[in-house]
Amino acid sequence: PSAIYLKDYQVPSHLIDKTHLHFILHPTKTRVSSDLTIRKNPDADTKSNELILHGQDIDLQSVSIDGRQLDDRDYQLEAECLRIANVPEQFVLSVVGLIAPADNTSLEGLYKSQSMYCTQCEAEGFRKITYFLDRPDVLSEFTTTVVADKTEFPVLLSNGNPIKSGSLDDNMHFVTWHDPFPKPAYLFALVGGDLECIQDSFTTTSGRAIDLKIYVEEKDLDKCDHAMASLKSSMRWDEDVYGREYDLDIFMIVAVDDFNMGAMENKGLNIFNTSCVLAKAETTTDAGFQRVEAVVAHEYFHNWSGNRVTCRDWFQLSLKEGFTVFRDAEFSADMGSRTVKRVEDAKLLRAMQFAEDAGPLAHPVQPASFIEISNFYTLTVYEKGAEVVRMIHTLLGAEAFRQGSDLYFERNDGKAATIEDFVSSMEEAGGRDLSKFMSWYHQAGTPKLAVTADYNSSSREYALTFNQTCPTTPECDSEDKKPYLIPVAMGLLGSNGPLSLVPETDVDFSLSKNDTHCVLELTQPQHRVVFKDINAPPVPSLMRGFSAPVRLQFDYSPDDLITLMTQDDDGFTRWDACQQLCVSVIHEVEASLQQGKEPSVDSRLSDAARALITNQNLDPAMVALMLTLPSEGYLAEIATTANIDTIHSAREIVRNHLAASLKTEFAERFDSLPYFPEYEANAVQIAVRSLKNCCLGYLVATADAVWLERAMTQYRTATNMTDQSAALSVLALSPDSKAVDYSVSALSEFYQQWQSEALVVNQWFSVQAMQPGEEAVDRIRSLMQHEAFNINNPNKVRALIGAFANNNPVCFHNSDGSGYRLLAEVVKKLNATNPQIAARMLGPLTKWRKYDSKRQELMQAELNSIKQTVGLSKDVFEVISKSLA
Ligand code: BAL
Ligand code: ZN
Repeated sequence: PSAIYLKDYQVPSHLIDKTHLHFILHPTKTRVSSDLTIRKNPDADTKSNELILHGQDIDLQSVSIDGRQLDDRDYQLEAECLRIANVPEQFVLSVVGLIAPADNTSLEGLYKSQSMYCTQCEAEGFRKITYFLDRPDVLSEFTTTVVADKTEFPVLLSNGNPIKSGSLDDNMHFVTWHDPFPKPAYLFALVGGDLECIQDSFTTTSGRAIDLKIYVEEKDLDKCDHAMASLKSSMRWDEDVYGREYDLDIFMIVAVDDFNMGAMENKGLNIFNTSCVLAKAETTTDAGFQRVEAVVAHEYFHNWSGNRVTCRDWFQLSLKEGFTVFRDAEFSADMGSRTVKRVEDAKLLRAMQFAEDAGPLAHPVQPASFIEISNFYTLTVYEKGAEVVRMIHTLLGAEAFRQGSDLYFERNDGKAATIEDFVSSMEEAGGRDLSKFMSWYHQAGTPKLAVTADYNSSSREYALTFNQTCPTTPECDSEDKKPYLIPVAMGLLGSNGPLSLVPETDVDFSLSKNDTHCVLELTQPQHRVVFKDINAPPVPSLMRGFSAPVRLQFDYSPDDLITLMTQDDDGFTRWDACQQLCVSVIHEVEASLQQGKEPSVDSRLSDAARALITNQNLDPAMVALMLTLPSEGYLAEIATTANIDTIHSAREIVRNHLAASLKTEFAERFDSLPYFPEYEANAVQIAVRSLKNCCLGYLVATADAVWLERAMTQYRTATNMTDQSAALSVLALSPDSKAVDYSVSALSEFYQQWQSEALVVNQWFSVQAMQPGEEAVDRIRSLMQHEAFNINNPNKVRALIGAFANNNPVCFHNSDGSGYRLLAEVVKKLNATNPQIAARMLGPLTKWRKYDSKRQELMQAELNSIKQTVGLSKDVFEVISKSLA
C-alpha cells in the first residue's frame, strides 16, 4: 500500500450533478442500480476523456452510457476502480451491480446489523455500494428508491424527504427519498428494518416545523427520550449561538448495534451506535447520558459544519471534526457545568492525545499524507483540532469568532472547503493575520512551554520567561519546527488574592477582570514578560482554562500548588494544581519504591484533600474530580520510561493513604450527600452522584467490612445504573481479598439481571476486563467464549479487549507477554473481518517505546508477527509499519 499526499490534490476530472439510486435489498444479492448525470469538470486541466470511478467488492452486472450498453472492451474493471475510456462531455452513466450486505463484516458500505440493513459511508464506504467518484469534493443531488419485503422491512429510509412510496408485487414495497442539498457520497445513508420510532417536532426560528424521529428496535423505545430532548436542545442552541437553522423538513436518527464509530452525520438521517443514543436511568450511567447528549449534538451540528459546508479532501477532516467538537463541547458546557466539561476534556487530551502526539503515529491536525484515511479519525484530528479552534476563539473573542463563523458558512455554503478557508474567514472577521497560528495545523507534537520566574524586590518587578519547544515527530525534526502562537491565559496570586497586572513586554496581550487576568500571545521561541508593582513574589496562575494544548513546565512548590488549588478563581487551574500535587506525591513514592525505601506520603496532600471533602461550598463534581488521582495511563504518559508496576503500586499507596487518613471525612460526606429518588441527568444530580461514588471508592479501599457491606447494599438497592455500576466497579476492582466474595456475587447478579440489555452487558465485560490478578488474560479468553460476546460487534470488542489493553495496564503489560499475545491474536482475527477496528485495537502495542527493553522486545515481536499476516489490510499495515519505523 502506498501513501497519498495533500500536496498532490487535484480537482476531480468529472462532476456528478445528479445521482439516482435504486436498491432491491437482499442479504447476499442486493441489486444496486445507479443513474449518474455526469459532466466533465470545467476546472480540471486534464485533456483525457477517461472516467475513473471508485468501486470495491461489487459484482458488476452492466454499464451503459446514455442508454447504450457498454461491453467489456469499453471499460476496464480493476479491484478498486472502473475505468471508462472516451466518455462524452456530458452523459448519463447507468450501472447495475450486486452486493452482499450480510457478508460485509467491515461495517463500511451497506451491511446487515442484526436483522436490519444500514450503511456507513464515511470516509470511503460508498464505493462498496456502487461505482462513484467517492471523494468529498464531488457533490451530487441524490434521489434514492429502496425496495424490500414489506413484512420484514416495513421501514425504508434514506436522506432528505420522502417523495413517493407504494406496494409492489410479492409483498414488496418501496419508498423514494429525495435530498435537495447536493452532498458528497460519504453523507449518503440507507436503512431498512423492522423499526419503531418516537416522534416529536421542532419549530425553527423562522417558523418552519421539523419532524423529528428516532428509530430503534421496539424493545428500546423506552430509551429514546433523552436523545430526543438532547436533539431539541441542540437545534435551539445552534440557532441561538451560531444562527444556524435546520434545513430539511425531517430529521431522523436510527440506532444500530453493530457500528464502527459513535455515530454518523448523514444528511437528514443520522445513524447512531446504540451506545450513543439509547439512555434510561436503570441501564445508563450519568456518563452515558452525557455522552448521548454530546453525540446527538455533535452529529446535529455537522448539518452545517460538515454537511452544508463539507471538506475538499480528507486531509481537511479536522475542518469539520475539530470545529464540530468545539461546538459540541461548548454546547455541553452550556447544558451542564462549564468547568467540569473543560477539566474532562483537558484530562482526555493530556492523557490520550498527548500520548498520540508523542508516539509513532503522531500527525498534524491537517495531515500531509496517509495510507488509509480511517486511521486518521484520531484524538489529534478531533480533540486537538477542537483545541485549535478554541484558541482562535480565544484570540478573536466571542463576537469576532461568531462573525468569522457566519462568514465561513456564507462563503462556503454548498461547497467543499479547506482549513485555510475557515481560517481566512476568521482572519477577515477578526481583522488580524493568523499566519503564525498555522503551525497548530501543520506540525505534529505537543509543544512544551517551560516557564521560569524571577522577582526583583528593589524594582518590585516579577518577570516570567517563556521558552517554547516542540519535540521531533515523524514528519519533522524539533529544530526545523516553526514556533507556535500560544495564547497564555494567566494571572498572579498574591497573599491577599489576585494582583492587578501591569505587564511590560513586546508580547501582544489583553487584560480583563479588573486587570487581574490577561491573555499573552506568545509567538517566539522565547519571551520575557515583566509585571510591575509587585510587592512580594506571587504564585503565577498559568494556562487558565487550559488556554493552549501545551505541556506547561513551571517549578511550583507544593505550597504554591495548594495556593492555586484554594485561591485561584479559575476552576481548571485549581483542578490542575491538585493534579500536579498528586503527581508530585506519587512520584516521591515511586522514587522511594525504586530505591527500596519505605515510602511516605506527603501529609500536605491529605490536608488539602481534607479541606476539599469538608468544604460544602465547592461544586461536588469539582471536588470529585480533584480527589480522583491521575490515572495510571496519564502517569505513564508523563514518564520517560513507564514502569507500570511501580506506577501502579505508588498510586495505590497514595490512594490507600488518603482512604485511611480521611476515612471519617469520606464517610461523613458520603452520608450527608442527598439521594435523588427521581433520577435526572442534570448537572446538580450528576455532581452529587460523582462525589458520593468517589467517596465510596475510597471507603471501599479501606477494606473495612462495614463499607464492603454498604457498597454491596448500594449495588443491590440502586435504582439507577450510575450508582449500581459504581458499586459493582469498586467491589470488582478491589485488590483486597475481603472483597472477593462480594465481587463474585455482584458480577453474577449483574449478568443475571441485565443479560437482555446488550449495552449493560458491555459494562459487565469492561469491569471484568479491568480486574486485577495474574489470571486476567485467562479470564479475558474465557469471556471471549461467553454467549454474550461477539467479535463482529465493535462495542463488544471495545468493551472487553479495548478495556483490557487500555485500562488494565498491570495485566496487559504482564512481563510474560501474555497480554500482548492476546491483543495480537484479536487484531489478526479482526484484520480479516473488520480492518478499521483491527487497526484501532492495535493502539496500545504501538506505544512500545514507552516501556523497558524486555517489554519493548515482546511488543515488537507481536507487531512483527501481525505484520506477517497473509492478507494484511491497508489499515493495519499503516499502523504497524509506522509504529515499527
Ligand atoms: N463523521 C464521523 C462521525 C463523527 O465525527 O461525527
Ligand atoms: Zn464528527
